[in-house]
Parts: sequence; structure tokens; C-alpha cells
Amino acid sequence: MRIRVIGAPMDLGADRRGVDIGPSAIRYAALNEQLRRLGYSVHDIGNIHIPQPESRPVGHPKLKYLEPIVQASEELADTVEQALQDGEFPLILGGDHSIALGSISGVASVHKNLGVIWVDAHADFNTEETTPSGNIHGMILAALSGLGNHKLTHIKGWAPKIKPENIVIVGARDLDNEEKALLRQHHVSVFTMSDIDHYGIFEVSKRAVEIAGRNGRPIHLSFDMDSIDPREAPGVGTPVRGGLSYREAHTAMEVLADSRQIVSMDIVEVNSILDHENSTARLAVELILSALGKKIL
Ligand code: HAR
Ligand code: MN
Ligand code: MN
Ligand code: MN
Repeated sequence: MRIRVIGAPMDLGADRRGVDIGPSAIRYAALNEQLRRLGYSVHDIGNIHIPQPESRPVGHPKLKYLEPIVQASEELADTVEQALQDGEFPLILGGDHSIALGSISGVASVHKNLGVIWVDAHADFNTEETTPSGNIHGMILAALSGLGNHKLTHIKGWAPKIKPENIVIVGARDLDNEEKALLRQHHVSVFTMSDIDHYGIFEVSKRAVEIAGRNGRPIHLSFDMDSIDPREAPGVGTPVRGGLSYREAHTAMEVLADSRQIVSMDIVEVNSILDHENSTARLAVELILSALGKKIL
């Protein structure tokens, strides 16, 4: 199989600078070499263009940098759609989580009935009405479900990209009150860290595949590095204690790989300014490899 690596050096969707270096940091951690060692051929097309925040007005305080984020999402959606049409597996390197608006819009243009597994400390299910921060990376799953600002929901001119009941969030531990109500109202499946404590990551991952991939439907994996415990992944913009352990994260990726239903993946929120000697980027590479089938033996 061929993998198309697409960099999205985006940090307009979050409050802290540094995630725009993510794609370089992940490549520097030898992503392409290790993918090749696993038996894949790698087609790295470089980065899409994202403007620097200092060069643009913030715009509306409840939808910061809306215009350039929409513009970048349109470009990324086209790029990801093209990769799938060319028979390659899109691997998108973030950037903050707002890049998933473009990547999933591209995947959903090809796979009309798509499931999504969203591994994250957060649910990213706010709208312009409920957001406490105005940061668009916290609104992406809601926007993909057709909720919130029309410009965000209608990338490529149509909505919704995914049905909320086909979404599974894994690793959640920091949700806003109105966001919780929206998740319940739209029947999004959420496996919190407490669920992982109770049932174990193996069982939770199996159930996530069952729900997102029901009837064999294809699954997009969106992996936010802040899902991992900050002791193991210090280089993220919004660290939250009590996250996935190193082993739990690998187990989850191995279960998803075994499903053979993952058709595309993004890995986001690596913040190199806050990282310790690129360790979070190196962990991101390890998890990508596990998600793509690497086994210990
Ligand atoms: N819920 C908060 C907000 O909407 C913070 C969520 C964004 N943080 C992330 N996303 N890193 O996963 O502002
Ligand atoms: Mn276009
Ligand atoms: Mn996120
Ligand atoms: Mn997060």
C-alpha cells in the first residue's frame, strides 16, 4: 500500500503557537523511513499552505481566524480527496485539530457513509454559541456533524459530513457543560477515561470499532496527542492530567489496525515549543506505525 503524507502546519485553531511546527517535528522523528521499513511505499507531498496568525486579523472572538481556517480546509479537503482517488492512504500531520475539518471533509467526499474514531482528551463538540474560548479546534466534530457556523459546516458546499451516531470519542476527560449536553442530544458515543478504567482499553477499542465501523463501514482515525497522559506526551498545547498510558495508546492503535477498516488518519496537536527533545513527535510516529499494523513480534 502507498501512503500519502500531507503536512498541515496549522495553528490558527488554537491559542498557543507551536503546533505549526508539528509536521516538521514528526518528519524529523523519521516517519517516512519507519513507514518504509514497515513495508509501505511513501509519497510525501509536503505541506499545504497555511498563513501565519500574525499576518491575519483574529476576526470574530467566538470564531477566531474563521476565514483562513475555512480556506485551508477547502484546500486540504481537495488534497485528501485526490489522495484517495489515486489509491493512496492519506496520513495528515497537524497542526492543531482544526485540520480535521478539511481532512474528514475530503474523506467523506469519497466515503459517503464514514465512521470516525476521535481519540482526544476533549470532545471538540462546541459551536460558536457554546465555545468558552472561540478556538475553532474545539468545534470540529460538531461542525462535521452539521452543527454551528454555516461556513464551518459547509466545506465543499455540503453538510453534514458525518452522522453523529457514527462518531466515537475515546479518552475524553475535559468537557464543557454545554458541550456535554450537545453530545447527549446528538447521540455521540463517548468513552471517557473512567470508561477505560472500568472496561480496559482493549474492550473500549473493540467497541469503538463496532460502533464507528458498523456494517463494515470505513473509519477515519483522528488522533489528538493530548489524549495521552502529559507525562508521556508533554508537547501539546492543552495538556490534561489522567490520560492514556503509553501501553494503552499502543493497544488502542493495534485494535484499530486489526479491524482493517481504517481508510485515513490524522495526528494532531504536537506542540514542539512545549515538547521535550521531540519526544511527543517520536511517540506520534510510534503510534502511527501501530495504527498501520506494526506489531512487536
Ligand atoms: N473545550 C475547550 C474549547 O472548546 C478546549 C478544547 C480544545 N482543546 C483541544 N482540542 N486541544 O482537542 O475551547
Ligand atoms: Mn478547491
Ligand atoms: Mn482535539
Ligand atoms: Mn484535545
